[in-house]
Amino acid sequence: MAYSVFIVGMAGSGKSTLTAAYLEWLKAGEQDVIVANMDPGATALPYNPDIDARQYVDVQKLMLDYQLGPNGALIMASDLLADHMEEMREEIDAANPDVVLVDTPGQIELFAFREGGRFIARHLTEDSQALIYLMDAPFSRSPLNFISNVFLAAAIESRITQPQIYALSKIDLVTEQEIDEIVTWATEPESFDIALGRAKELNLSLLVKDLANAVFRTGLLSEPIPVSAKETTGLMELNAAVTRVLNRGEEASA
Ligand SMILES: Nc1nc2c(ncn2[C@@H]2O[C@H](COP(=O)(O)OP(=O)(O)O)[C@@H](O)[C@H]2O)c(=O)[nH]1
Ligand SMILES: [Mg+2]
Repeated sequence: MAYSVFIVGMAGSGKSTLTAAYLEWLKAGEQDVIVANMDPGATALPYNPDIDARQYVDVQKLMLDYQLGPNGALIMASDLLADHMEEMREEIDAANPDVVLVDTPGQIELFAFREGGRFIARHLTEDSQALIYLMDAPFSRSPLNFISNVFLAAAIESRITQPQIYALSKIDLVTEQEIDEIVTWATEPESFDIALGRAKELNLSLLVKDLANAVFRTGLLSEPIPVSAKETTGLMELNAAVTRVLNRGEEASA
């Protein structure tokens, strides 16, 4: 089964680094894999993209030509990228890989909330797709940050309906105990409630509590898989989760 895996998450959550580590891991397992960089604003990438958004749109040139700041130019770039969908698709078809890893823009809203990103997610390949949502572990140690991440993931799920996998990134920067705590928040809403109760921002936490309960009730949040791209840990488990959701999708559509 050929498939593509989109890697999404907040700016700095480790998408590009994980893309590089996952790519190497798949290659080591002799998988026929290519990688697409969909971030037109990427400067240095930790991998060599086979397909590269920067070949199609030039953010610096847009800034100059249209007198835009960096954010305006990135928005324009991601909208323009959709016009090059066919060409990127042809590149992928020509390579005919089993797996396409897709690294998405640093600014998550470009991919998740603009039509261009949605269009790319829909049309880049016809193969099955999975989406890995990265939650930065050091950031997610605070219950309010953790749940903000969950809200964002829920917003993405509501816009781009692909099987979603959660990965807890950069676990080399937190303790085992912190990893366990975050994983438990995701799987046992009561434990999250308790942690939230201890948070200082009480007014905020009432609103958060209601929203969190609503999201937990949807059952969309699954157990995050702890990974470290730096130490290349958790990649086997991550890949197993990807395979599992893709197989489930296949069975559902069979
Ligand atoms: N310690 C550690 N740092 C990481 C890890 N993954 C990413 N980083 C760092 O986090 C920063 C942002 O990573 P990047 O992959 O560019 O994030 P992106 O914006 O989501 O693509 C960089 O400085 C990375 O070196 C990890 O597993 N462990
Ligand atoms: Mg990146």
